[in-house]
Amino acid sequence: MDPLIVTVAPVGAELTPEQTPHLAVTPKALGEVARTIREAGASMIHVHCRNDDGSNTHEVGRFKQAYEAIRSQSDLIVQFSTGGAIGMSPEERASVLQLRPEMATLTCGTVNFGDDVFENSFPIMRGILKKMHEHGVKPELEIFDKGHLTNARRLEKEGLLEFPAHVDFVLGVPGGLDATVQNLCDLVDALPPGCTWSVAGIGRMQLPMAMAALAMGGHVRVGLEDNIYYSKGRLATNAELVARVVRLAEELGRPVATPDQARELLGLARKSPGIEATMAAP
Ligand code: KMH
Ligand code: ZN
Repeated sequence: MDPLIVTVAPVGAELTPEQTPHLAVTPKALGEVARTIREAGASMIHVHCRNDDGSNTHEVGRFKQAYEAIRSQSDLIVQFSTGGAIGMSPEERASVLQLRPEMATLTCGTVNFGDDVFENSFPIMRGILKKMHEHGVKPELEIFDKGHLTNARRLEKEGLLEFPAHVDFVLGVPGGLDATVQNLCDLVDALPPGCTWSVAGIGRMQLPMAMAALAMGGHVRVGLEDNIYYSKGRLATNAELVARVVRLAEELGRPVATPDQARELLGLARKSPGIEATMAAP
């Protein structure tokens, strides 16, 4: 099996500072999270940003500060969110791509999201992908439902996406596909050959989905964006969630990838030194 890539989504857009004291609101706090999760064994960070009051922002300057803070503390692969928060415009969501992060997410279809709708029409997806091409950013395909894989194949036919790709199954969102091992197996079976994949189980399904992925040879996403608890009623830090997955991988005899090993597995051209030099000014 390939070495395990542990991605951490520490912030998200739905969490509030009232729910957990461990939410990284400032770029400095995000840099500190980057240091602790790297020490615990993570190789990639999925980035959302907040204003100082905890509200969501996709402002380019704030993402630049976050990128710099993360890079000053770690050699993690930096992956920006283009999903942002419900209600952000597609242009706002795509604007941060001008900073040329190594990777960014592309959600491959519209999905109910609690009582809201997370909108990802074909025009929205095409717009984000065109910006990714313009700035040389590799997509991670976010799959909330099985039809999202069909949408991705359609984008491939249009020449906007290439397979094999790196795919993240986000399972257990109310409105998306349930986080079950059966669903995960169905999704993995439906992947085009050569893809790498990870799974992000939502809420209490984060741990069982991670354990299934560890056994299946997939990769794992953990972090407070998807789950704030270590166990029932006990709040987690991001580093604790990583450390647990790393311990489980060790028990299984599965090595854990360093960021540069993960870059190799994901076909990322850029190496950690010099990434800053590729960052365009906002
Ligand atoms: N906050 C969700 C509406 C992504 O980061 O690309 C979308 C999201 C997906 O978190
Ligand atoms: Zn996200």
